[in-house]
Amino acid sequence: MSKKINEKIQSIIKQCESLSNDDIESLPNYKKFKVFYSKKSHKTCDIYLLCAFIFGLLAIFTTSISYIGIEHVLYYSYDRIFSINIYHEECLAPKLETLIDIFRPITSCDICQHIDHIERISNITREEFEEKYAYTNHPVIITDAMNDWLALENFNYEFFKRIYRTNSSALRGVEDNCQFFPYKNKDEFETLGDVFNMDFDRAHMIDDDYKPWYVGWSNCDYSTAYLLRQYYSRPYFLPERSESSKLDWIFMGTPGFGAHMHIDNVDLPSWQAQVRGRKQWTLRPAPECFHICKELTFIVEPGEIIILNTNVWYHKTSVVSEDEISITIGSEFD
Ligand SMILES: O=C(O)CCC(=O)C(=O)O
Ligand SMILES: [Fe+2]
Repeated sequence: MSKKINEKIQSIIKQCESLSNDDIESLPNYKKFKVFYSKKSHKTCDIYLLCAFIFGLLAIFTTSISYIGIEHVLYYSYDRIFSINIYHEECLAPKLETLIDIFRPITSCDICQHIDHIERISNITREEFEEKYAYTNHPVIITDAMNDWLALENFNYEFFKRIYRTNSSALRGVEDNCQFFPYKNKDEFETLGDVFNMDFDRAHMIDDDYKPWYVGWSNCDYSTAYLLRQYYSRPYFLPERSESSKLDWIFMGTPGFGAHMHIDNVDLPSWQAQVRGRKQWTLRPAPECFHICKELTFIVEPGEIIILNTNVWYHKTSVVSEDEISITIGSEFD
C-alpha cells in the first residue's frame, strides 16, 4: 500500500517539475494539499503550547515582555524559532487566545468605573478628541466622520468578491500573510477564498433559512490597502501626529452572527467604521473590575465610527440588521 502511494507521489512530483510555482498554486487541489501537510503532529503542537506557556510566565516577571505584549513576543519568536505563523497554526491559534487572556496585565478600573453608557458625538476637534477619548480607553461613537466616503455606496459582498477573486494577488496576499478569523464558521471556511466561493443565495441571504456566516480579516497587502483606501479616508478627528496602522481590518457577515467575547493584545486603540448594516456591541470590563464597572450593550448604526481600546475592554459583537449583511472597516491608531 505505502509503496503504491509512494510511487503515486513520485509521479506527481515528476509532473510538477515542469510547472512554475504559479501554475502549481493555481491547481484546485493545491490548497487542500497545503493545509493537510501543514497540520502538525500532537507532539509538535504540545511543544508549541509549552513554549507559549513559558513565554506567558516570563511575561509576568519580565517588564519588557509584558510591555511589548505577549502576543507580539509569541508572533516574532515563533517566526524566528520555528518558522511558523502562530495565527495560521491550527493547533495553536484557538488555545493562544486563552493563554493571552491568562497572562494579560491587570487592568486599572479607573478606565471604566464612571462609564455607564456610550456617548454619541459629532463635530469634535482633534484636540478635544485627543484629550477626552484617543488615549483614555473611554469608548465613544462618532456620528459624522463618514459622510463623504465612497465605501457607503460601494462596499458589499460582490465588491470584495471581485477584489479577492480566485488567483488574485490580493487573495494570495491575505491567505499567505494576513490574519483570518472565521469565528463560528471555522469548519467550513479555511481561508478567505472559501468565503467568496459560497453560494450566491447564502451570501445574499436569499432564502429565509440561509446558514448565517461571519468573518474578519486583516488586509496586510499594501496594494489592496491602497485600492480600498480610495473608498474611505482617515477619520478627521484622529490626532494629527497619530499614525494609522498600515493594517486595515474588515469584518463582514449576516444577522445573528458576530465575534465571541474576547480581549485583544494589539497594544493600540482602534476605530471601526460601520459601513453597512447594524451591529450590536457588548463591552465587558475585565473581571478584576466587575464589582465597580458596568457591562455596556449598544448598537452601532451605518455611518457611525466606534472608538474602542480592544486591549482593555472585553468585547463581543452580533449583527442585528434585519435583512442586510454588516460590513465594517477599521484600523488601529497611536
Ligand atoms: O467587529 C467585530 O465583530 C469584532 C471586532 C474586534 O474584535 C476588534 O476590532 O477587535
Ligand atoms: Fe477584538
